[in-house]
Amino acid sequence: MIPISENFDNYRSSFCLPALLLNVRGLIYFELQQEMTIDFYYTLVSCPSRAVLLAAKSIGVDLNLKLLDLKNGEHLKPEFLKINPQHTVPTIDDNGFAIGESRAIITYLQNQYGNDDSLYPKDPKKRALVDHRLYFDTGTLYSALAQCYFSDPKKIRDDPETIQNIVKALEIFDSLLNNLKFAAGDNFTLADISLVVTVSTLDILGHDLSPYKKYSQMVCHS
Ligand SMILES: N[C@@H](CCC(=O)N[C@@H](CS)C(=O)NCC(=O)O)C(=O)O
Repeated sequence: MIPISENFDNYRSSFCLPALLLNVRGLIYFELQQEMTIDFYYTLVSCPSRAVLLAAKSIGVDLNLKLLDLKNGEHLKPEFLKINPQHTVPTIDDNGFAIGESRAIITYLQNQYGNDDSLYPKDPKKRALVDHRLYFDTGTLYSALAQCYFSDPKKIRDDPETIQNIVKALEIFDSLLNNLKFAAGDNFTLADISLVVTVSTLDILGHDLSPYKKYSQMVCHS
């Protein structure tokens, strides 16, 4: 008969210690999982922030939402400037990897966390088309919108030239869609997310989108 104390010692050494270690490992893993959230700095009035929210949802990645009040200058506080010296939203901080610019963020999220490449094809030509639309949005379409509405509203909003830039950009966008089901081909991609956010904002701001028939068809598919 083994004395209880010895039995207990055996039990402790043969089972308890490994179990304890396993639990500790499990706890550490759990803690790490808890910490592995992606901080997302945003405001909802910001088109590029909304594009990131939509893209994250499509990719299936969770974001830890951190609303910034731009009116009260929260984006200019030293703690945010450390994360993004450009002080713009959207910005993400993926466990120390911080990056701004919505289109860089959505392609990063897709490359890092996407389950397949449908939203951002690996095929060089297909990807080039998606990139083209993303650059077209940032450099031409969204930039025309931003110049009109976010520069000096009183001076610029009534300026026929800035309004004309939006019309020109919409016309180019519509002609890019020629024979395409979606912005960059036959499939829904990150390009659709970026562009639909920009064009739907123009819609909300009162721009007449009825002349852009191919865009309307694209939205129906999306
Ligand atoms: N091209 C940038 C635009 C970012 C941007 O200008 N964000 C605005 C809000 S929509 C902002 O943060 N403005 C504050 C500032 O520039 O200080 C993107 O796509 O992320």
